[in-house]
Amino acid sequence: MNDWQDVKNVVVAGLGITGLSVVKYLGIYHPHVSVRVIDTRENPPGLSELTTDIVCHLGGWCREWLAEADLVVINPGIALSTPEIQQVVQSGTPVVGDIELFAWHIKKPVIAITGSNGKSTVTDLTGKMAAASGLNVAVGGNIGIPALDLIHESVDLYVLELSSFQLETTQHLKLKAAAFLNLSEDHMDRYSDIEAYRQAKLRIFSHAEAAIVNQDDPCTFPDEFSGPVVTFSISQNADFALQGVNGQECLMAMGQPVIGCEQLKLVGRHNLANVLTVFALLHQAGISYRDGLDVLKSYTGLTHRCQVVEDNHGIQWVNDSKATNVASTLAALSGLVLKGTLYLLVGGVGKGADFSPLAPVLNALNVRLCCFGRDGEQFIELHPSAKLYDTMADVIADIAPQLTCGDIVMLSPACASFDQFKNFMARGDAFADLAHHYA
Ligand code: UMA
Ligand code: ADP
Repeated sequence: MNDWQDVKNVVVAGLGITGLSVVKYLGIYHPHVSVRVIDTRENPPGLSELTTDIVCHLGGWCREWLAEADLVVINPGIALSTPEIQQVVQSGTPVVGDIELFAWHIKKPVIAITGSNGKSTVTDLTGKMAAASGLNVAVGGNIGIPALDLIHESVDLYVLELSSFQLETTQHLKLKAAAFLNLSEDHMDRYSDIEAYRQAKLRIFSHAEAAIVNQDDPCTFPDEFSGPVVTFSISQNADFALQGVNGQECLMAMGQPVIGCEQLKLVGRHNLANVLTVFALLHQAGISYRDGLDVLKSYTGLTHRCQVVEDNHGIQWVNDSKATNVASTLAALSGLVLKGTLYLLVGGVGKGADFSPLAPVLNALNVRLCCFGRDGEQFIELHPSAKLYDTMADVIADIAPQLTCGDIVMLSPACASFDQFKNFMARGDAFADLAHHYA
């Protein structure tokens, strides 16, 4: 559906930065529609930025407004299965997300990325390497800038990070190339099982010209796809893969060496998979990845992802606050070069995850497990060293006097942050502040 002539009443359900971007978009491009906002929170983020002509219903649902709407646009934080939203769906009124509105509007090429881990890194690097070809690239989506806020006639290429939440409510997004990086347990408080989560992510391929998938993770392959399926892998043969060339490990594209791994500043093997995906995306979108190799060589990654924030007296403080699920914490642990003791800070909002896959990896390390936050106690059984604290500050105050040369203090919590912080960035900043204070 994209015939705006028939749309008179739009309800924007859920404010935040997404809802705000929808309201702004409608005001600019569809000024004839009347817009009403519902948010179940009393004082949702974004409220103070709304213009006074927008009416709001806060602190709960308003079934009357939902019943009167011709179109309901929901925030990705609201599940489609929410009873009030299900009632709208049953009544036949379209329920979409911001990405669907974006899809209706956009004529320029779009590249999109989904997966459980690595989305932001791949999205950011794709945008930066594409810009090196002289394109005006707009980067956004789940990475933090709502897609509708990116719309501008001067943009040549859009690169979007898409979450499973956003894909649930997206039907018509045409993509030059789409990548599904990996699948591991996450958001199990929202999905009935991991297959439901996978199916939401697979929607990225619905109207993609090329599907980029992980040869090392069969879950990323579409069940059905009519276009080219392009593979990447860090452990076996694939279209984009690793190979030894003259005694050095190289990133390869369709059998040709592109760049030696030792030329990258990015750390961790998971990041090699991320770079191969970027090559594949750019290639399928008809953009030269070779033009972006200088950008790649100097790229150190995004903040809050395995980032060394202090290195003093031989003690490293690593901020991996973005590790909000088990697989990302496992990736951080697999890349560690540890000479002393690892003080690993875990905990927060567990999202219904099973943390037991961490146990064998922890047992192979000289680790002290420091558990904090709402679901911190769920980690206690994983390692004999585990100790429970209320907050991250309590952890650091306790361990700081014991730290010696060769130790690593790492925040890689395998949990979301919302119990004690505004978001993962605030949690990472708080960790960095503690590191600077105690280092
Ligand atoms: N909420 C309510 N009532 C409402 C609306 C929302 O309780 O009526 C709650 C939701 O349950 C949710 C929370 O509010 O938990 C978040 O909503 P928000 O208003 O903060 O959302 P936005 O600010 O619009 O941010 C959203 C994405 N948030 C979510 O998907 C939860 C952001 O991804 C994204 O960057 C932004 O849109 C721009 O596209 C964040 C995220 O955590 C970083 N994403 C998940 C992830 O990466 O794992 C999917
Ligand atoms: P996302 O946007 O999917 O959350 P990020 O690039 O922000 O991904 O990285 C999130 C976390 O996952 C970080 O802790 C990072 O070190 C880790 N990570 C990044 N890429 C991968 C990957 N390909 N596989 C596993 N973990 C990864």
